[in-house]
Amino acid sequence: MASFTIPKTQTAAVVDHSGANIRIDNQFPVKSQEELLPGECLVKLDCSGACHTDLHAALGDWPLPAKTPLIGGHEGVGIVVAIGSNTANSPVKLGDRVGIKWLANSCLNCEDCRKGREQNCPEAKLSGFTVDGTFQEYVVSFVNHVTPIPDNIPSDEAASILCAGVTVYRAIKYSQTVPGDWIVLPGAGGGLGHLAVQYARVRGLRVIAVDTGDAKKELCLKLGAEKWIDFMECKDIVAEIKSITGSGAHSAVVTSANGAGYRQAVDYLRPGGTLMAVGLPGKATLEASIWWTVFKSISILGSYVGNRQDAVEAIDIAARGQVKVHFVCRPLKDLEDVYEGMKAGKIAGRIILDMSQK
Ligand code: 8ID
Ligand code: ZN
Repeated sequence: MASFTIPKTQTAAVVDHSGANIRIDNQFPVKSQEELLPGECLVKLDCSGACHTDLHAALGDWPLPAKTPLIGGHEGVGIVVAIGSNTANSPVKLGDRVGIKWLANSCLNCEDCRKGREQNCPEAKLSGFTVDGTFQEYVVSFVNHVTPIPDNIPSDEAASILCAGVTVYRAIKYSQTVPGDWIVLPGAGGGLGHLAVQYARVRGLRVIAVDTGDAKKELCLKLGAEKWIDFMECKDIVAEIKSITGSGAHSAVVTSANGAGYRQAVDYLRPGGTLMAVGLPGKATLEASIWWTVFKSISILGSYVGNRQDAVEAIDIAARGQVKVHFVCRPLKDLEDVYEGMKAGKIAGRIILDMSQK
């Protein structure tokens, strides 16, 4: 069996308290094999994606507080280098390449887990939120929830499938659409959105991408969006979508990080349409006319990451080359700067933090 030498310390990107800047700690302790509990594994990370959720968590944007000090990150890929003693029936072994997603662990026995909504488990542990995440070289995770990564996809290409990919894959899966339907994607040029464009195309949907700026326009159209709407320039988004679709879109999957992306969604959906709420502004409320929602038989559904099966399915599609993350690699020490770019809406696609870049 493979054996690995595990250092005592490592580099980690730490948020000391809510709202604090990132502090790079080059002496952060690594858990030894003896310190791992049954069911835990230690993963030596190749890389991690940076999701807008990590920024929300660092800033304390949400009604639920993150642990502090916090190591964020929940799009990691790396190698299992240790497993806790007395771990029963581990689905992974030393040397396996695995992914770390937002849902680090769940009990697997409660009603939510039994029904496949593991993400709603009351015992859920969340990477980079309630337990330390993937903005470090070695992360402690859980054998039952790490995602096996197929050999035919490199780690940096797989990383953002673990959150952005899984999340939009599941949201589109439950969007009550069939091939040929129109789907509107506000936030289409961002991390989640640019993958939503592609997963929607895989399902044969016709995509209207909504975001802003030339770089995001070019990316969305290259990835298969049929129409582009710049939300900063378009004076009447509802009229524009109706003129493209005839009687409105069949679904909208909203991945914008603010409430504005949700505005008017009910108005531009056709009767029977489905609004999938994915973007997570902490304080915004969803404003929709009750009358029109009822009269048009609109469904409004929240969609929260995905379970182990969603992760396997989303990764499989990416490993077969049907969906590709558009990314740029940066070293972990650049995380603060990555957050600045994210706040300014300047990142088309994703930034991947490459642990081998110093
Ligand atoms: O499980 C979930 N539901 C889940 C999982 C992962 C992430 C939810 N999220 C949430 C994040 O917490 C965040 O709130 O989804 C949101 C988007 O995450 P991201 O894709 O990682 O963020 P990004 O790369 O910054 O992309 C956001 C895009 O939205 C656009 C921006 O220009 C950017 O490209 N956008 C904004 I801000 N306002 C818009 C608007 N009014 C808009 N696009 C269209 N209309
Ligand atoms: Zn995420």
